Amino acid sequence: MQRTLVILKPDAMHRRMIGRIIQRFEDKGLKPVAMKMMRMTPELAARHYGEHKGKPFYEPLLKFITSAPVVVLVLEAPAAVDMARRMVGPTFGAEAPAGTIRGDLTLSNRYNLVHASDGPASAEREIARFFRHDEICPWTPCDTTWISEQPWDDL
Ligand code: FUP
Repeated sequence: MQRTLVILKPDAMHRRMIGRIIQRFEDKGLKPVAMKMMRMTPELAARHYGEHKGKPFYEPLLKFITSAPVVVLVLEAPAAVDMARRMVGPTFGAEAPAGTIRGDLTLSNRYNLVHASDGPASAEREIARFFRHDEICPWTPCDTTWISEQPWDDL
């Protein structure tokens, strides 16, 4: 099992797409183990996007991500990091393939609706950045076997 951090960005809030986007992860079987709505502070945003400091889009990106609330989730599944990235799609909406969240729902480079951790190490770092340990709620959905196992030989 692996966990990843997903952020539904301010454009998802403004465009009333929170439910639709969470639905896609739920439908696939990525299990939410933590979720909250919050307003990112400039400090938190700077830490989260630190790798982009100095790039031309850095300041506008910080302004955007702090401009309205976001919804932050921890999702759990086998290979969740890679799965969530593939579901979100490439960074630029206009280049993201149909079938991905960005590919289906945006044309923008910056207002691309969702963040998903880009690797297992950053997932761990980002989860700890946004959630205290006691905010994570491990649980077992009753359909786990049907969604993530291959029990066909047992039937
Ligand atoms: P991603 O991993 O796909 O979320 O993308 P990056 O970490 O490369 O970029 C972080 C965010 O910066 C993107 F979601 C959108 C924004 N960005 C721009 O606004 N302009 C750019 O040219 C590149 C990224």
